[in-house]
Amino acid sequence: MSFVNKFSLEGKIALVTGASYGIGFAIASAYAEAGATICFNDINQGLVNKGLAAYEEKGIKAHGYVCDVTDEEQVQALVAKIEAEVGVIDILVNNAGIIKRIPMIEMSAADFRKVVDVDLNAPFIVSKAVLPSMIKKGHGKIINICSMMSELGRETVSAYAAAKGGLKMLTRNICSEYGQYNIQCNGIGPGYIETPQTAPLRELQPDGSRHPFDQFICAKTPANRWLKTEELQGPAVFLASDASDAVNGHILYVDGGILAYIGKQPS
Ligand code: NAP
Ligand code: GCO
Repeated sequence: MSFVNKFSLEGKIALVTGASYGIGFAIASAYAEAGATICFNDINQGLVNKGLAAYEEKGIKAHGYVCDVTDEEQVQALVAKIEAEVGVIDILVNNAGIIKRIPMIEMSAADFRKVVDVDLNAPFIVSKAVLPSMIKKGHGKIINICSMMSELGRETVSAYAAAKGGLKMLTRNICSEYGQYNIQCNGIGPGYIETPQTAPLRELQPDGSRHPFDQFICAKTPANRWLKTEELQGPAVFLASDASDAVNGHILYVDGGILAYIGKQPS
């Protein structure tokens, strides 16, 4: 059997959280193309409908559910429903996330907690819900969507950086605790990706010039551009497939080289 077959997701069931659009949608679409059955959730019915229509347009039959990933009861019910209607989840992608860009001394504790709740507590809650069946099955893949902010700080994103840094360590801990059951937990650290989440950082200025943050990010990226959601598909399929069974506790940064680069030298 060729090693290429190890990249196939044929027969696998994947749950991608918050996957109606953006990065989650691109990853789930790639999983479908690689042969997996796709389940996704989002926070309200409107988003789930939007997601279902978008998958259908690509010829993908996806199972969509409304579920708030910060609510443990809703998550337990979601996983039980998927197991009953579709089957045991082989691949979980903790993708749902939020960001609030507020200078730290102006940020309320409630806003800080909200970000940590969605970006860190929820991956704990969803992973906890899928792990027992993965342990029973003797195999499973958990992929946490981390960030540049798992490694770097910047103005206004204290809660997001704290949560995504924590998510990196949750990834390593799930690997440490459940690797013995043939479960691999890895992270993907996307660089700056063109999605609605980053749209405010790319908005044109009133005079038609580029947003200063847009120019800043391109200068910080050796690739000299924003990345596209599709560029996360190959790495996400790899980490979900048998081809990566010996890769565990790793964060794969897909960042166009940002973390390797000291920055442009002054001319
Ligand atoms: P996004 O706007 O962060 O999309 C995430 C999805 O999750 C949205 O549909 C969102 O719904 C949903 N969601 C939010 N809270 C939820 C909850 N409590 N329960 C269930 N679903 C919830 O878009 P994205 O840019 O594609 O980001 C996806 C992930 O990648 C996030 O974890 C983000 O932090 C991470 N990331 C993004 C970038 C980037 O450059 N875009 C880079 C690195 C990492 P709403 O639309 O209602 O918010
Ligand atoms: C920001 C951005 C980021 C990115 C991403 C980087 O305000 O700096 O929104 O944090 O979305 O997570 O990897």
